[in-house]
Formats: sequence, structure tokens, C-alpha cells
Amino acid sequence: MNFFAMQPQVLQLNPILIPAINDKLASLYTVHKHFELSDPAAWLRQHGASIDAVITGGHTGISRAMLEQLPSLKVVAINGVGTDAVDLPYCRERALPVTATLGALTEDVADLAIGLLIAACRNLCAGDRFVREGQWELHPQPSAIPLARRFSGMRIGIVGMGRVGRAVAVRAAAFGCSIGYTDLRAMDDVAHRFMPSLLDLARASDALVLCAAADQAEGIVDATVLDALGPRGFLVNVARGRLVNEAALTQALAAGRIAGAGLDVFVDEPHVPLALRQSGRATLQAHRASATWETRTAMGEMVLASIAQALAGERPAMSLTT
Ligand code: 8YV
Repeated sequence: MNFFAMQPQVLQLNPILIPAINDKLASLYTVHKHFELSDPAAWLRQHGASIDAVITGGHTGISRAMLEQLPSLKVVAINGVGTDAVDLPYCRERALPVTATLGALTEDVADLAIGLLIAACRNLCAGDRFVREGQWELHPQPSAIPLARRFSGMRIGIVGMGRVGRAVAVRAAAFGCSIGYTDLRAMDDVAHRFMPSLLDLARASDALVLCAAADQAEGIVDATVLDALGPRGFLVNVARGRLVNEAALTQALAAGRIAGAGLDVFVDEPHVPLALRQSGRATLQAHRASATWETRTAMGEMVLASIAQALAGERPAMSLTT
């Protein structure tokens, strides 16, 4: 009996944390967990030709070299919205659907952006440590903790007015913030102030919130932009680490050239520069913006649907390439 001929073969590059999704996948397909293989290169050489579908994360994507080892592939299902780690033109050439979980994680990512900004402005992590470590009892005078910065009413500059950027705008508006944005072009259906130049937006904002796709925007937040944001300015990044020149950010934080940063994403995850980890001005998360039960369940359902559609010979509804 040929084990590989029984069910469609799925190669999974990233863990999925929702047991019900894993159960459904396992009931429909033979799932090979790339991250558990002892010799993935040898495994791919031997079995690559029988793989029908790939599941990957937005950050992980899939290399072109690996795609070339999967000649029978019918779909790359990204369990996320970022497509920057997949060679989309190559997939288009192959007429290979690449799907994303469009819309599933918008609210959670926007929630975390606002959470990080409030945490950074109000020094929530330092306050937590102060109480937890017993410092309050040792230093009960109110002056022991410096006063913080008000979030409500801030001027927010949104970089990338897609789904997440718009959801951040809705939330910030509820806090009485004024909103400007930059993107590749002005959006007809967005009433907020469009500024074509990121530098001008930084100058006009108390906080920049990065929500842009990284495909065409590597390193756009550099020392010049950070200096335009200025010593009372905050930076939040819930998109991709490499939108920011991390060395320039670390230096700006260390020198107090910006007031603080709330970061969910980094250039070389899971490695975060020591200087950033030790910065009292940075509030850090481990790429967690979509990591809720609700969102990851919805994302998993979309991945399941995309694979089912592709393997049934249909164009997946969430395909970005076909
Ligand atoms: C996820 C992401 O952490 O959507 C994206 O592009 O980076 C994140 O939502 C990741 O895709 C989870 O697999």
C-alpha cells in the first residue's frame, strides 16, 4: 500500500496552536510537520514531489528553493496576512494560488497596536515591575515613578492604511486622537489626512503606528524619520520588523531622541538586539498581535477552506496570485 497515495499530502511549516484546527487537518490530510522533521532537507528530496499543499506563517513564508522542490503543489496557504516572505511573481508564473487569512486578524492586531502605545506612553511594564518587585513598599512616595504621557488626544500617524491601519484609526479616534496617514496613495474612502511623505507625517505626529506591508517598504523608518518624530514621539510596530532600521531605532531610544517604542515585530525574530531588550523606553512583545484563540481559530478555518478549495480544483477565495 502506498501511504502517500491515500490522502492529499500537506506540508506544514509552522505550528498551529488550535487543537480543533489540527484535528480537522489530520482528519482530511496526511500532515507532515516540517518543524518536527529530523532531516528536513533529505525528507524534501525524497517526498517533495508528492506534496499537494503547504501551510506556512506570514513571517515564515516559503523560499523559492523549497517551492521548486514541490512540483505537484496546488496551494500555499499562509496562516497570516503578510505575503512578503513568499515569491508571489514566481507563484503567479506557476499559476499557484497563494492564500492569506484576509480580515481574520485585523481587530486583534489593531487592539495590540493601541495596547502597545498605551503601555509605552503610560510606562505600564515599568509600573508592573515596580509593584511586583516590592519597590512600592520601599519607595512609597509618589515621585518614585516619573509622570507618564497622556495617550488620549495624541496626534497619530498611521503608516499603511490597509485593514489594520483603518482599524487602528477607528480605535484611536475613539480616544480623541487626530489621525494622519501615509501610504503609496491617498485612499478615496478614508477621511483622515493623507500625507505622501513619511517624514512630514512623522513631524506632524506624536506617535507613528506601522501597519504597512513590508514588500516595498524595507527600512522606511530610519534615523531621519525618528528624529522628525522627536523626543516626545512614540513608535509602534505591529507589521514587520524590517520596516524599521533597528540599529537607528535602538540608538534613538538610547539617546532619548524619541520617547518610546512599542514593538511586536523585529528584523531577525526571535533575536532581539540586547540594547533594545535592555531599553527602558521599549515595550516588547514576541510577535503576538494575532495570537488570540478567536483570531487563530478564524485564521485556521480560512487555511482549511483555502486548501479544500484548491484541492477541489477551484480558485481559492483568498487567493492573491490566481
Ligand atoms: C502571524 C503575521 O504571527 O499575519 C501575519 O503576516 O505575521 C502574523 O499574524 C503569523 O502569520 C502566524 O502564523
